[in-house]
Amino acid sequence: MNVLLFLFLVAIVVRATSQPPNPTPLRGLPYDYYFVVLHWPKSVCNTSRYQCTKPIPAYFTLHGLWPQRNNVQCLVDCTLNQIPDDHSNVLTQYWPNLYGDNITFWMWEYNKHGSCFKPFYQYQTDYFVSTFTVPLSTNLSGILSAVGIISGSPTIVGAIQTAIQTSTRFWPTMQCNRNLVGTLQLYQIYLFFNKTTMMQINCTKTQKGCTNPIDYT
Ligand SMILES: *[C@@H]1O[C@H](CO)[C@@H](O)[C@H](O)[C@H]1NC(C)=O
Ligand SMILES: *[C@@H]1O[C@H](CO)[C@@H](O)[C@H](O)[C@H]1NC(C)=O
Ligand SMILES: *[C@@H]1O[C@H](CO)[C@@H](O)[C@H](O)[C@H]1NC(C)=O
Ligand SMILES: *[C@@H]1O[C@H](CO)[C@@H](O)[C@H](O)[C@H]1NC(C)=O
Ligand SMILES: CC(=O)N[C@H]1CO[C@H](CO)[C@@H](O)[C@@H]1O
Repeated sequence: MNVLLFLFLVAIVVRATSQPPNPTPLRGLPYDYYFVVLHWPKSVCNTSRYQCTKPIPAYFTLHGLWPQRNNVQCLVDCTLNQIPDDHSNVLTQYWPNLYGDNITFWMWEYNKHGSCFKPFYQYQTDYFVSTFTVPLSTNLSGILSAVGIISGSPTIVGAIQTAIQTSTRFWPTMQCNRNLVGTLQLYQIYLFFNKTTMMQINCTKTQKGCTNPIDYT
């Protein structure tokens, strides 16, 4: 069976078995929308900060799902020190820690961001499922290569955003960082989601830290 299909079926089973019988309506949550952040592994690893585990994935992997409030910073640290259940069977491919222990990374993301996602601990599985279904349904490196934006060549911000908007129908935003010699490179892509419908929405924010041209390393 196709690996992606398998992961998706596992996800559906996990979701079906973990929903509380009468989920609390999502209205009134203290955040307005959320984004799912994916990073380009080579750009995470191409700075002096981290020694990454080899091989470095050649596809966008997850950083996390971050609930946001309008006009305010990220919502963080809503509850303390929850230990996530073991979702590692489905997470290692698309949500690896590029430079350390995977469980530690998922705990960090869950406690910092996921604890704000929905009000109760029993929704934890929803956090992980909602996050990893994004790369299962949106192949960002495939979207870019389909319009000739290929890893290894310089590119421009608008071309990346337009390619993703054309394919997903919604604007993303993106963030650049600098490699070892100071060149700006595509680092992260942010996809925005409606907190109630959990469907993708247009991002109203501009990019962070990119000046054309940028490297897609
Ligand atoms: C994290 O998961 C990735 C992907 O399965 C694996 O290559 C890596 O060795 C894991 N890292 C650790 C520290 O276990
Ligand atoms: C994403 O798209 C690329 C380029 O079309 C393809 O090589 C790759 O297999 C796709 N990845 C997945 C997980 O479907
Ligand atoms: C989210 O969807 C709901 C229901 O369709 C809508 O009322 C709301 O305005 C949407 N919010 C955003 C931020 O798109
Ligand atoms: C998202 O933005 C595109 C391009 O600006 C626009 O055509 C589309 O209608 C927008 N979608 C929504 C749901 O607002
Ligand atoms: C993996 C990768 O993209 N490495 C590059 C990081 O940046 C340096 C400096 O520009 C390049 O020489 C590497 O090829």
